[in-house]
Amino acid sequence: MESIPVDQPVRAAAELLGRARRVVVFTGAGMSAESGVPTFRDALTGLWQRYDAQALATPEAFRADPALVWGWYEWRRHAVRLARPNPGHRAVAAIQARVPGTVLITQNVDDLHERAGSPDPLHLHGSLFAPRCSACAHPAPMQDEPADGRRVSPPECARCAAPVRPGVVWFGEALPGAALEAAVEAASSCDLLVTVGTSGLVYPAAEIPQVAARLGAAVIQVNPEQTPLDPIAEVNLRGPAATVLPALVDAAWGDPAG
Ligand code: BV8
Ligand code: ZN
Repeated sequence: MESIPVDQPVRAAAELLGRARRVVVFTGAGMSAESGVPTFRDALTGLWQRYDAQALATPEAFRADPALVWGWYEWRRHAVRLARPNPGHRAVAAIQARVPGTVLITQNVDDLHERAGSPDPLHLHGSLFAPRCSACAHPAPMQDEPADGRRVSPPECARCAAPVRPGVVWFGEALPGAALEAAVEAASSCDLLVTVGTSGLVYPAAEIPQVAARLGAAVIQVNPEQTPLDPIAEVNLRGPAATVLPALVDAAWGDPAG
C-alpha cells in the first residue's frame, strides 16, 4: 500500500505523536462531518430549519414543546444509525491501539467512535442512545425512530409516567461528573493532546485542551478552519479529519489506518 504524501506539518505532528507516552484525543462535531452527521454550525433542515440548535438543545425547549425536541433527537438518532465511521474515526482507534492508555474524550453524542473500535470514549455531552426519564432518570428503552423528521411525542417513563428525554447534556445543564473528572484528570497528566473537529466554543468542554496546554502538553489541532485553539496548538493541521488523521498515523507508524 503506497503511503500518503506527507507535508511538513504532518511530519512535525507525527514526530510528536511518535514520541508521546500519555495521549489524549479530544473530538467535536467535525470528526463526524465526513460520515454525514451535520455539525452544530450547520444550519438545521426540515421541520427544524427555523430553529437554532443551541436553542433546541435546552430543557426549556423540551418543556415548551416536547414533541418537537424529541422528534429532533429521534431524527438525529436515525441519521447516526445510517452513518458509518470514517477513516478519521478508525485512525483515532489506531492511535489508541498504538499508545496504551490513550484517553478519548468526545463532545459528540453519536456512537461512531465506538463503531470504529474505540474502547469507552468519555462522552462529555451524553449520547443519543441512552434515553431516560426526565423526572426519575429511569433508563428508557429505545423506540423505532422515524426516518422522516417529524414531531414525535416522547414516550412515558415505565416507572413514573413522566416524559422520557434524550440522554444528552443540554445547554444550562451540568456535564456528567465522572466523565468530566476523568477528562480533566487525563488532560492534566497527558504529554500530547490531539484536538479534532471542534470550534472550541462550548464550555466547560473547551477547557480541556487549555488545561493540557497550560500544564505543558503539546497540542496538535486538526481542523480545516481557524479556531480559538490555534494559539495553543504546536501544530495546526488544516484539513478534514478523514484525510489528515490517517496521514498522521501513517507518518508516525507507517501503516495508514484508514
Ligand atoms: C453548563 C449535546 C452550567 C446536546 C451539547 C463559559 C463561557 C461562556 C458560556 C458558558 C461558559 N460556561 C457555560 C456556558 C454556557 C454554555 C456554553 O458553553 N455556551 C457557549 C455556546 C457560549 N455551556 C453549557 O450550557 C454547559 N452547561 O454550563 O451548565 C451548570 C453547571 C453546574 C450545574 C448546573 C449547570 C453544557 C454545554 C453542553 C451542551 N450540549 N451537545 C446535543 O448534541 O444536542 S454542546 C454541542 O455543541 C456539541 O456536543 C459540541 O460540544 C458543541 C458543538 O461544538 P463542536 O463539536 O466544536 O462543533 P461545531 O459545529 O461548533 O464546530 C465544528 C468544527 O469542526 C468547526 O471548527 C469546523 O471548522 C470543524 N470541521 C468541520 N468539518 C470538519 C471539521 N474538522 C475536521 N474535519 C472535518 N471534516
Ligand atoms: Zn420516571
